[in-house]
Amino acid sequence: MTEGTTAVVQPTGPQQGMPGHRSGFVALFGPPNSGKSTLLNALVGAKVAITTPVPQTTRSPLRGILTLPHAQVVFVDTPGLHRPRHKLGEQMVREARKALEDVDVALLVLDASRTPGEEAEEAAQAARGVRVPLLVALNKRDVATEEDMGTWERWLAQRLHPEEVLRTSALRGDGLDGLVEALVRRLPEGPPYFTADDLTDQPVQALVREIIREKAMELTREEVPHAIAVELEEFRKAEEGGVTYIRATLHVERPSQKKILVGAGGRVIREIGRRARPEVEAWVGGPVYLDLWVKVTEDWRRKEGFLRRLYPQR
Ligand SMILES: Nc1nc2c(ncn2[C@@H]2O[C@H](COP(=O)(O)OP(=O)(O)OP(=O)(O)O)[C@@H](O)[C@H]2O)c(=O)[nH]1
Ligand SMILES: [Mg+2]
Repeated sequence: MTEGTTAVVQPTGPQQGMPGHRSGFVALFGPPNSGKSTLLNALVGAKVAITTPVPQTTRSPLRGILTLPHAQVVFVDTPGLHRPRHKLGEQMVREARKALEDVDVALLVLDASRTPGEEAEEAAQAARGVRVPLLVALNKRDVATEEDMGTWERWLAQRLHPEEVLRTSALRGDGLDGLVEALVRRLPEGPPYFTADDLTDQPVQALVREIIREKAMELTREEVPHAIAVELEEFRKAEEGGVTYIRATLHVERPSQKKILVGAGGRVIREIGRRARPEVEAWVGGPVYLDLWVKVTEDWRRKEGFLRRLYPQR
């Protein structure tokens, strides 16, 4: 099936006649697991990106839209920057870097509760190539100590010249008003790109796939979460008041992973469906029957054809 047939929104293009209004694009980038997607959701006020405790959760850039009376901020969530070990990883990093070229402001999101390491260096390198105002969010301030913060501030001072460094907790929603203000100040004047109730540019199908992947990742560990890809096979919209039928395949790379994902007597796959359904129904806008299947597609992360089908580059 093709995605994009029932897009939640399409950019309408700038509208005229709103003096003093600001609008533009802000990329959230940084090391894996720093809280970029959690921050995007907190800023937008809705869950438009999946988040998990596992690094490299986000696989493609996606947008979340915040509409205020005086401004519209289109946040672009990106995959975490890391040393790729397969084609999927290469594509993730390439797309994350590319997203930085098409925005008005770049926001480097760092996990302040961890000490700076190799991945932070990689992010700093990407940040040095940014041609737009650079801001930094020292995120996870709820679990970072004053000492951690000091370490990061010194680390930043030696490497980058961000226009502002802000402390946030995406999880608790702390420091977000100040962050939004700092970002909006740097956006160009112009009318909104999206209508006021648009939250994301993702089609419903993409959201459904991601919700299923999130639940599958939550219920597995070690290498299994990284080996899961979700493909929608069928999305049959309900007639008025009926049930929408959604059939999806969860691809894994090995038979052993399939066994884990299915679980004894189908216990795990059923639990994935049980957790995913309420969120899927909220986006679909009515009752949903989720028909989930698990399939071994050996080494899919290294296969160009598979990646083109499931993760087409924009
Ligand atoms: N304590 C705390 N945890 C946070 C905060 N922000 C995010 N997290 C947690 O950090 C983990 C990773 O969050 P994500 O939002 O998925 O991180 P990400 O940067 O998008 O990760 P990738 O997509 O893998 O690059 C999750 O378990 C979040 O709940 C925060 O401010 N405080
Ligand atoms: Mg993410």
